[in-house]
Amino acid sequence: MNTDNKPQVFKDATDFKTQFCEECESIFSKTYDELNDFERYYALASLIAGKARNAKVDGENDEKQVYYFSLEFLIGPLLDNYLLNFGVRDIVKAGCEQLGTPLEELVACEADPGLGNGGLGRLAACFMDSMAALGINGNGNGMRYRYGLFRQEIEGGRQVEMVDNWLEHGFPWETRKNESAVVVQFGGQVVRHQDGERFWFTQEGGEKVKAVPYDVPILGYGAKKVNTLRLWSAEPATEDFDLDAFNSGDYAKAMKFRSDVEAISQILYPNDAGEHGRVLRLKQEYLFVSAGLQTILRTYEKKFGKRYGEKLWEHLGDHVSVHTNDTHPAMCGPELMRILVDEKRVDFDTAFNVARKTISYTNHTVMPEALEKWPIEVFRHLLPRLYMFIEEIDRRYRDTLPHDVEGWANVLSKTAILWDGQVRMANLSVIFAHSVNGVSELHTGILKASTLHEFYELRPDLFNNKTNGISHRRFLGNANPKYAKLICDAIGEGWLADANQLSQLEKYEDDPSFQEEFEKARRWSKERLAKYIFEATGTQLDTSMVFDVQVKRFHAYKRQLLNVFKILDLYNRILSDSSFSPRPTAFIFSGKAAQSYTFAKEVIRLINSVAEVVNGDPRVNDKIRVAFVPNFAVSSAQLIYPATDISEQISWAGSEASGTSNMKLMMNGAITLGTYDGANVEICDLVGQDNIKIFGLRTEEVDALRAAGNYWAWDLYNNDRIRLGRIIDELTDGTLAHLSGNFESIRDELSISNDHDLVLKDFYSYVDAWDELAQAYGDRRAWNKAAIHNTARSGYFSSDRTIREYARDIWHIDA
Ligand code: GL9
Repeated sequence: MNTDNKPQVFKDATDFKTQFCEECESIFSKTYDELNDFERYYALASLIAGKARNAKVDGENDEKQVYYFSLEFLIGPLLDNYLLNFGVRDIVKAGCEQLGTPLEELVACEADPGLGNGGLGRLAACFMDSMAALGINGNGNGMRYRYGLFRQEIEGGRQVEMVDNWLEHGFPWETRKNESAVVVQFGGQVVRHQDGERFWFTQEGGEKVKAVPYDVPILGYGAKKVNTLRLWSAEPATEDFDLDAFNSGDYAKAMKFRSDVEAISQILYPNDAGEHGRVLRLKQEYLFVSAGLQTILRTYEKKFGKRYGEKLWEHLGDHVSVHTNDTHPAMCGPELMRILVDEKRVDFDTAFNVARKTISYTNHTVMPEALEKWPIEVFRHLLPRLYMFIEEIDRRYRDTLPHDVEGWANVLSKTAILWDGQVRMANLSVIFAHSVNGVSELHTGILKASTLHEFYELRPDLFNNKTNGISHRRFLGNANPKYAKLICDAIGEGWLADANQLSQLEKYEDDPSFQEEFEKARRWSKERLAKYIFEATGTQLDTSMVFDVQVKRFHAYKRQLLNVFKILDLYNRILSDSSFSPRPTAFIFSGKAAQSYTFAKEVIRLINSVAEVVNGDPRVNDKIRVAFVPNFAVSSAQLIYPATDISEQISWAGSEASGTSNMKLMMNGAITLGTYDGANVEICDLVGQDNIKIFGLRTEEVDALRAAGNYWAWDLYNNDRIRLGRIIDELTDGTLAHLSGNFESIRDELSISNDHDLVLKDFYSYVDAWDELAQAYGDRRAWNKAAIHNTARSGYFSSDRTIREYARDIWHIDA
């Protein structure tokens, strides 16, 4: 297989074993046999990480550098993926087998860093993988949180948040780069200096923080390219501490400065519930923006200083792209200007144009509560000099608005950066970007038509769509080994490099022997998941049942509640009608709710309560089962996707920007049961109406319903006390109270918000769609055909395709 120029990592299994055993001894001073599984994993990961770092060739080309700024990189375990990318998975597997520990057991020892919340953070990680695979100079710039998002446990049905101490046993993939540390400044005062005509500003006093980078090598498929993910950690800039306090024995006081500084990189915030306005979050955002940009400019100056001389900075955008993932890195614009103006003596207008040519922005949500805002007072106090740039840019922006055009006051109120005592980060992002993109066709349409409509009217050329994608190598190649092998046996390995080749599976859709093997692979994945769930929760699942899966963050708009209503409806119907016999189904949920998001946490408790009732009731539990898999993470997701028959993608239309689990699941051959929302629309276009089940209101219908203002949700309750009404009653009548009480708050939320998330409105359409889909599972041949067809059409959703589009349209790179 080693025909191209990829580095030869191991000659054969014997060579691998020799190197592996040497690594064990050099790290632990013990022989392989004396080590436990974790230590063996650690040695193996160190060996592979070393090879990845060595494969990196610095300054290898003059092509543009892309810097992907993201507060989250949900990278997941790396070992298995890197073996695939190096092309040595089979050799290593054989070698491990011979040494007596199956590779799977070593892989399972790897920590799963919780450096992201969900889809947005995972997207950033998939993009890193694809940039390296395509040979793009892609640099990740993010935060090295000491603790990830919490680890979720379930106690008495409730979510309990535990510390995610992902660094506890070390992280063999990272290298600390002391020599690349930079200083980032907070607070203090701005001082004006003048010398003849020339004047300039400095920021004096305040707090100086040292940002120290930790680099993780990002190995591309085929190992032709190794990029770097740079994660910043905050440390005190000096070792000064309160010596008086120290000498008088008040160590806590003496160390306070240190712990205040270290707090900046201590923990990842949840991104979806009322966490806005926290000063610490603003500090995190500025730290990684400033540290990243300082580094970029230093590197650029070194490389191009001679070539361009005085015109150096004007060419920045020719060689560097700074991509901002959501509004979290929105300060890139003003910070780049600040450095250029204050430190490089570039004039204001030039600096603004350079910034705008360099920076691009992706919006990931239309939820109003997720669009970041900071109180001006907080902002100015923490970042006084940066604020001056924002104020000036905002002033100039206002001046450019055509004041004589009707409705300009409205335009101003929607698009100004500073408004109502707040700094609006989405507007800041747009004003500093040469490209603004949404993450699915539908979402980009909504940005243009409403969320950013006024900007779109002013600058239509800024806007473009880039439908999300996922790493098909990780989520099919690594996650679903049996199916991946079947695919390779049928169409070769080319699809790993080029996901479009999955379309060659179309000729096998109807092939009985391929279908049989597909079923075998599916059964194996279901057994693997059932075992995992049993060990994690004690819940037993029958793998002959349909596996119906909804795994994602818990949020009202994603409507896990609608799914629960369906399960309760099935439960009630089975009990009240002995002739009713739904397709036996195991309903599997997984996902975290933000710590402060009470409603979402109650929905988790509701699921666990329903599970308790259903699984314990012999009248129903051969027909339906419910499982909640705790602590959803990349590693558990990789066990869940391959085992899924029905993929629940049921957000109300117009709410989910794209979704990416929908893509991961269809690629693994699950059939989508979904609304016409986010990227579901594009999945539907690709697989055709016969291979997906769509239900519920469309976006236009949702808009019309909300505009008409004549929807009264409680009419639905009153009109149907047998099914829908009964379910709502069961929330509070004790039926589900065994674990920790009733669910008044969920019922109240439905009624007070007048069913804002349209759970009642879409209920019948959803239940009917589910019934039909689950019945269709009975025709195994037709079902398998549809499942394989989904995989065959999934190549479009590879993040390789997405990144090619970013490269071509936004970063202007050939890839
Ligand atoms: C999200 C959107 O909600 C998803 O629909 C989208 O697929 C991803 C990636 O573009 O971005 N935006 C967002 O804030 N999150 C997303 O998943 N939230 C989390 O990551 C928790």
